[in-house]
This record gives sequence, C-alpha cells and structure tokens, in this order.
Amino acid sequence: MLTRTLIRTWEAGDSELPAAATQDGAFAHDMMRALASRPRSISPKYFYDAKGSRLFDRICELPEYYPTRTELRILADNARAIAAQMGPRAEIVEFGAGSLRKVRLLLDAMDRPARYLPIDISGEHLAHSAAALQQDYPGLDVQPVVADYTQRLLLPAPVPGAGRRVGFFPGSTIGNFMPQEALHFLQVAGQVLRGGALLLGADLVKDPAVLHAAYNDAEGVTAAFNLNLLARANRELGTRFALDQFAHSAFYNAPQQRIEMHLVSRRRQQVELGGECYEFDEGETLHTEHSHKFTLEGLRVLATQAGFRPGPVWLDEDRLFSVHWLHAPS
Ligand code: AVI
Repeated sequence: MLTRTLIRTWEAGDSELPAAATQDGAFAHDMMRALASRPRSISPKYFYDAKGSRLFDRICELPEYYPTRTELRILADNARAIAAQMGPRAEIVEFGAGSLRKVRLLLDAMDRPARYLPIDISGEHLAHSAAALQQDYPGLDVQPVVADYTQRLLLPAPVPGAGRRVGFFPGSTIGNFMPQEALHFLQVAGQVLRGGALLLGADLVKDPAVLHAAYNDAEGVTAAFNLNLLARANRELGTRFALDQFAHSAFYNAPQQRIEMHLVSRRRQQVELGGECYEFDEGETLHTEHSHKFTLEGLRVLATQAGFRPGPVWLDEDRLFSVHWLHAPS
C-alpha cells in the first residue's frame, strides 16, 4: 500500500528554489554565501549526504552521544501512555524520514494506526525508509511525502474514519533551528496538525561537561561528521579545502543554551569557489551547526507562542531528554 506524494512547497516568485529542485545549485549558492560573509556560517542540512548520514548513524550509537538512546528509552517506557493520548485510528506525520526504530515503538503500541506519512526533502532516503517500514508493517498505509517540512505544507486529506493526526518530530532536531526558525516550524506544523497533536523530542539543558563530551567523542566520529562538509564541497563543488588544515570545534555557549560546531582554520589559507578566492585567517571559523538545548518551561513557552497547548511530558530518570505532547491549535 506504498504510495508516493510529491508536494511543491514553493511558489512562482519565491526568491529561492527549494533544495530538492536545485540540490547542487543550492549547496554551491549557500557555500559561496557562507564564504563571502563574516562571521561565516552554513546550514547544517548540508551535513547529510550519503556519507554524512552514515556518520550521523554512527554518532547515534556512540557512548557519549546520549540523546538517541535516551529518547528511545523514553519512548519505549511510555509507549502505552503516548498511544493512549493518540487514541484509536490516529495517523502519524513524521517530520524527516526519521529513525524507523523510533516510529516503530509508537506503531507497535497504537490502536489500529490509520496511516504513516513520513515527510522528507530527500526522495531517495525517504523511499528507502518507507519501503523498509512497509515490509515490516504490510497492513499499514505508508505514504511518503517528498517536501521541505520547514515550508508551508499541504498534506493529503485524512483517510475516511481516521482519528487524530499526530506529528512526530524526534531527536531534538528542533534544536538545530534558530529560535525564530523553530517558532516558524512549529507554526507550520500547527497548521497541518490542526485538531491533533505534536509529539516532540527535545534535548535538555544540563551539565556542560556532558554536552561537551557528546559533541567531542573520543573516537572522533563527530569531528569526521563535521569535516565531511568540506569533503562534500570538494566532491560536489570542486573546492579544494585542505581537510587536515581545518579542525573540528564544538563547545557549549551557555548564555545561548546551545552547542556550537565550527570548522577552525589551522592556518592562513585560501579556497576557491565559482572563480572567487576566499581567504581564511588562522583561527577563523566556518560555523556549521547550532544544537539548542531546552528547559522544560522554555520549550513549553515556545510551543505556546506557536499556538500549541502543552500536555504531558515524558523524561528519563536523569532528566537528560524530554518528549512533549503538544495539543495542536483547533
Ligand atoms: C540531528 N541533530 C539533532 C544532531 C544534534 O545533536 O544536534 C546532529 C548532531 N551534530 C553533532 N552530533 C549530532
């Protein structure tokens, strides 16, 4: 029962085409813009080529990277309570193709799920994940939606007899947005989930040493993940970043409640792109990611600003991570 929906989320006259339409063009454009600006920064979405996605999967298994296993434990321990909030015949809309392990925990506990709609900008990755899930849940209506979920979304109408529409946004990916972008995402989600709810995973503020270790693992996988951005630019854009001349840097910015990841130039050097030459001073950085951490109250205030009504919150016993049930606007 695997069907496929391609949704346009941009309109004629928009200044930028969606990344799906111009994947390479958008990377070149954003990299050029990053190199030309000061301070230099680029969207973390460019981490996730095939190699970057594999590295991220390895990060999720690292002993220092607690968010994935902690969220899985919270979902497993509370699956029945979460399913009770969902009610019968609910449909799940997952923002991102996601970890199939997480949604399975929900599907296994739910009362006759009506449909599963994973949304992702990468059609290939999405098709792969959806097909894998369909194999294990042959009776489930799986309908992948190729779209940029940060933009205005149009989803297929609910199936007849469906219950609540429940959004699922795990992994604290919301933390990779800037606060204004997180608000915008929640507003967009609120529109497509009207009358339903959002199940949202959010990493919590904690001892900076724990955060520091999670983004500076002993094996160097996070460093490789960060540096893969430059390797990807070399592969796809023909830049010749000297990979051994940039260092991974990740630190907790306490006032902003976020981990910042940067690539730091180890010496004065130049890089060329699109016929332009860009200079890095020694110590100058390309900022590659923010990973915001939340207090329970801060997350609930943000959700309320976007029109959600906060419901139950599930936590692990060390209060490292949180999973929020947020009632969508009606
Ligand atoms: C996907 N995202 C929530 C991860 C995070 O923790 O911000 C990405 C990541 N970056 C470094 N390690 C993991």
